[in-house]
Amino acid sequence: MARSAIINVMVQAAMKAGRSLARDFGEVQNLQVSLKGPGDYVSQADRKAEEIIYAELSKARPGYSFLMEERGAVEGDDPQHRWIVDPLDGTTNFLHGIPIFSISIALERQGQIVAGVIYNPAMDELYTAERGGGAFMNDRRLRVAARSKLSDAVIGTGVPHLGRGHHGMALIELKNVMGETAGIRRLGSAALDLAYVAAGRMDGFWENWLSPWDIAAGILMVREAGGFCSDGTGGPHMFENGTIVAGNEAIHKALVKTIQRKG
Ligand code: 2AM
Ligand code: CA
Ligand code: CA
Ligand code: CA
Repeated sequence: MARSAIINVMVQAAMKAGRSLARDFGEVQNLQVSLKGPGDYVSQADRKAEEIIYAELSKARPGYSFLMEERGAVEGDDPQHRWIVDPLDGTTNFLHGIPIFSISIALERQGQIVAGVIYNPAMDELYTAERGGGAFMNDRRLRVAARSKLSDAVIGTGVPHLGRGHHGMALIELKNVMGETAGIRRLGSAALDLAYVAAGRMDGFWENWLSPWDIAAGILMVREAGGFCSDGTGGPHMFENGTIVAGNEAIHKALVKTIQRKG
């Protein structure tokens, strides 16, 4: 499969940042870690990876705007194009030596996500998607799983921690999904969760209190693999609400219905 020029730029940035993360992961006990808020950690590894991605993408496409987790918003000369970047999704896993973390890079053109790359350097799994061009893992075309019944489905989620989210609401959702599905998984990287849905490894995924950089690339990945993504009401406001529900058409619909139950 020949990759387009823009995907090549994104892959190059992700791989270079991935090499930096892999080096830091090897000596994670020596990393400087600071707290952004309760339970919310950031390390030198996050910042280094972000600098690499910022430098690579700015060099390849001068003037594009950015939204990055650590640096925030950077307004470029070209406001029509915006990179949405999470340099390390799954920092908590990373800092505990768990090899489930990723780099997520998306490109938005006039408010529409047109390209996405998610890379897990520890497993050397590279996910790419371009609008209208399909989704791939290491050059293999991806398709969401075909299971249509929630009772057969394995569903990913993320649960809030100390200082984040509404724990009571999370417990009600968890209880309702738990009672209707074959299994729940909690990976700790929302970007990878969505890549796994695209790859058909998990049948669906939902999580609340997320940011655009956690989900921008993953939304395109799932859609290009034939799946559906929405906010918790089935609407399009995932970035604004911070909630995402994903799966094939049937699982997505059933999940939205289940998590809307308030008791
Ligand atoms: P992070 O590792 O980049 O911070 C796991 O459930 C998901 O939630 C990950 O994508 C993780 O991204 C994100 N996350 C973890 N802590 C968070 C916080 N305090 N605020 C918002 N998102 C967070
Ligand atoms: Ca973070
Ligand atoms: Ca994240
Ligand atoms: Ca992050």
